[in-house]
Amino acid sequence: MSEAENKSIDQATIELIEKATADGVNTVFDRADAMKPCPIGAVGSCCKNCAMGPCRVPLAKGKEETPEQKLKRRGLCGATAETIAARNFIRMIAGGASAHSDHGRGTAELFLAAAKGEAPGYEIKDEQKLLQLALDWGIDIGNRSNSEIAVDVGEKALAEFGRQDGELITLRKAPLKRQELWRNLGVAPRGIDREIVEIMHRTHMGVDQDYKNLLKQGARAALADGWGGSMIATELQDILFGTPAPILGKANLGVLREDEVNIIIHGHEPLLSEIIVAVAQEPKMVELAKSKGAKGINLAGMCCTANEILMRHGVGIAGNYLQQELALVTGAVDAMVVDVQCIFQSITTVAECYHTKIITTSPKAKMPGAVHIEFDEHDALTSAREIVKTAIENFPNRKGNIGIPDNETTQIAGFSHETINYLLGGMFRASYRPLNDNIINGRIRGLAGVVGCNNARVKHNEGHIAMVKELIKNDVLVVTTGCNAIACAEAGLLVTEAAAEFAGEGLREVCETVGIPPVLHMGSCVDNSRILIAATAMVKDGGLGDDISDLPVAGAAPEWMSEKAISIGQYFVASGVYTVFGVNWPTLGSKEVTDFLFKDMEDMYGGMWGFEEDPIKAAHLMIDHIDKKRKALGIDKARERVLYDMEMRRELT
Ligand code: NFS
Repeated sequence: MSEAENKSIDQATIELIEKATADGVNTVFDRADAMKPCPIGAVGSCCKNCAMGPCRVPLAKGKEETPEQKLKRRGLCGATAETIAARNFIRMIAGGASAHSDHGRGTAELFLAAAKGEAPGYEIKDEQKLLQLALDWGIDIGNRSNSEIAVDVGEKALAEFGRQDGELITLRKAPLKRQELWRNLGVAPRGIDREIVEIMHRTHMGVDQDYKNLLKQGARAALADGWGGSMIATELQDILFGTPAPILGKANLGVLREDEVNIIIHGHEPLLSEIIVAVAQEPKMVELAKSKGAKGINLAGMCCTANEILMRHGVGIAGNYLQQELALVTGAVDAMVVDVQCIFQSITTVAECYHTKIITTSPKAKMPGAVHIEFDEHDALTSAREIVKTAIENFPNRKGNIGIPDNETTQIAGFSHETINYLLGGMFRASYRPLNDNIINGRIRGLAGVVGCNNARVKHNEGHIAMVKELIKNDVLVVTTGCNAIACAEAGLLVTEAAAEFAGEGLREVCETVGIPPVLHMGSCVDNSRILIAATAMVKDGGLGDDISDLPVAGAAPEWMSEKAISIGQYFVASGVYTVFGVNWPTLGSKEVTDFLFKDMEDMYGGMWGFEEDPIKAAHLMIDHIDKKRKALGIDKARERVLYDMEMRRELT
């Protein structure tokens, strides 16, 4: 196996790693070889929260620790390994929840501006969802216009960030039993910002020293992310840009075109990219591109922004997290437009070896070596036109060292909660009934949410694909978002034919009857909130218990790397879902903290964390959990094919 073949399972990626080496370009894959992770920090045993440290409190390897030794294993202030590991863990949650929630806030601000008519180019696209949300939030509909209602919705959404007491309005979406449980445990979030700030306060030197109490606040802030900031982002984006419905798209680096102006949109917030998609189709722009010798303008996405514009416009996806530098290595990208999150600082250095212009657009995220064209929501068209023009004018500067792999797969995306509801039940009786029925009769064993990043410490896409294939082979229907969704698209799992090739018999039958792939692409990382809503819909439909923790479901992030992944994992756990992570586990430096997350949390929340590096073994941990839940529901018996009449259904519930 060549060195590049050890880095990824994806052919296009391997090809471009080889091209990068030939072109003398340093990438994340080289840096991962050159620098090993710090073994003390990796397990949460380093505290750098004050200037007496950093203090390192590693466990001596291989030996049983005596109580005296344990007593001495402390930071200068006396902080124990437990306190330090828990602090580090919940600071990751604070980082992740901030990222998602600040995205949500940005969306709410734009939404409000659009509702007031102060953001030309944006309008309400999903009226039905607007009205539904207004009803959910107790906003008067009456004879009021959409704009009037939307102003109220926008203001109410924004207020959730700064709310000081009570609880988030969006929690009402959760099953009633879950809401009660959160209240009883004292983790129902008050305001989104407040819970995050409180983590920063409690983890400051000399504040909260009880690891259980620290982890409790971690759960509270994570819930404020999943059921708050992320959910607000998803809901308002759907109203403003349209709720996704099934759509065909392409994936992998082969979506780039040698004879067209290639613009890659990379990052997370679809606010500006929505407008860029429109501007790139303007005849004036296409004419300009032709005048520079190009055949047209080709847009492609990268990372979670890619998922957003794929779901709503079918724009092709160039790649996931670990492919961002490689896209530039093709030599064919005329501009890479970035907003926030998951953007390598090295892309400007890689771009120097080719001709690519890196364009930053957010005042929150600037990069030395990039051109900055700021996104102004009150005049988005002007920013978008300037960006597209900059890319077009850069087309003639290509250096000739172009190499675009011809790998390009087809995928179906756009499985929002609303779409699943409709696909399963039809327009007039939209429901999750067929899904629940097929879980009860055993054709579908359960549901798994497989999400999250890539991580250069493990082979690119290997964990994602191995896990997802193992799950569907065992009749587990997979829902996916983020970089996992992109990996699945690249591996050809997001098409209906994949059911015949990879799914177990029961799952295949259901997929073929309904006409869906065995892996359903639900969107970007903030859209993990869609999975929460889908799980709630399954509970509400009946027959599978009365809380999310009763459902035969599990979650995973086999190649996680970001703080956002920890926040997502924690809100899944606190919502009652068993969630398994790969790569490494950031609290292994403290057995107590790790045991609390892996075991005690199950007693409290009905969901708990798990860690397993091997994706196949991890898939089986999930399947075992699903089977455990099936047994508790009494649906583990013979999985024979029976047509259930009403009476039999009632018996089941
Ligand atoms: Ni989400 Fe991971 Fe980034 Fe998206 Fe990809 S790395 S936590 S999946 S792009 S946010």
